[in-house]
Amino acid sequence: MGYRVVVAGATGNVGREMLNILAEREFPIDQLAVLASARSQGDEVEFGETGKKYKIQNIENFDPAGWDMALFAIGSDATKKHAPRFAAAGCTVIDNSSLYRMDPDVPLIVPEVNPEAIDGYKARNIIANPNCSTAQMVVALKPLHDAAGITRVVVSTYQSVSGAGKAGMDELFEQSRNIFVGDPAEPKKFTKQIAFNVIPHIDSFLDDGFTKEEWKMVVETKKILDPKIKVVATCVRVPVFVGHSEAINIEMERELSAEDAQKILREAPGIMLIDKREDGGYVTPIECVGEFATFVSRVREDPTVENGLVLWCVSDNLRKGAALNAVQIAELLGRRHLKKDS
Ligand code: 2RA
Repeated sequence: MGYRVVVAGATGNVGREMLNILAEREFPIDQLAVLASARSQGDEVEFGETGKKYKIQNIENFDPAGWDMALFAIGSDATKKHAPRFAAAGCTVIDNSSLYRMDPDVPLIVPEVNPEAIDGYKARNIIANPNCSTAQMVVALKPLHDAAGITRVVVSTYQSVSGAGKAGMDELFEQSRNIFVGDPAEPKKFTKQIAFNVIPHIDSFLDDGFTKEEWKMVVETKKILDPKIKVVATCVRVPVFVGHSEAINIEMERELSAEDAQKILREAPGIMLIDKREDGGYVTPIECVGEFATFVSRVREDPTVENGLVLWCVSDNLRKGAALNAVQIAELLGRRHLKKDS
């Protein structure tokens, strides 16, 4: 016995990865519905490498009654329109948008970090997926927080253009290609040229000078991991297609040597430690693409603060940062609340 599962947003970067990962992890599915907007109705999408294809249905006309869960990757506006009716019909929504993340009645879940928080999902029948840059960071921080009590985090991110959707990827490709013919093309998706450049601006600016992306890393880390942790972020767009990287400085209540931190990280759920102090002894974004793991490298003690560590964290932002985490939430929901007779 499996679940009746809906994937909404099946034509976008994240929606396609959700289908790939449901197939790769052999999620127990009795029936699958793939939804998108009217303009994609009737198109076909592949279910991973199973060879199965599914016709896209128009979300506007879809009746969620009788369906167990819906993985949403349709953006905040469409989520606002459709999530309440799916939830009211008894179809639990696992939402990748930012709409419900800070709603006190909606659990914000990273299964390796706060699985027990999912038990509060019945209040709205909606579960929120964190921002991609938050997800990989809290996976890396959780085991160190349990061991030594993190008090402060300073993070700089190096975020790939796929975080801005297909348009972001297309812009990097076209600019990079056109530069060699002397015409880098005017920025459209990004505020400035992204090819061979970096842009210290993701999402919109807030009154305090931080961006909304930086604010998300602060408030989401507090909700998922520990509200007492002080977090400050600088989020930067870099000319990489897939894979977010982060340089993370942490201060802790208790001393933890780099060696002990490596031992803890090596055993922690969801983490792959690749950390040798030699040429190539670390992970780069190109190597994380298509992987499930959150990779950690360059673990070292920070001599400038008491009980400080510095580390490098890389993960596929379309996977752990979005689609994989959503599927892991679906697995957790099934295990803890929607048990099916085998
Ligand atoms: C980005 N985290 O990277 C944001 C949304 N995916 O653009």
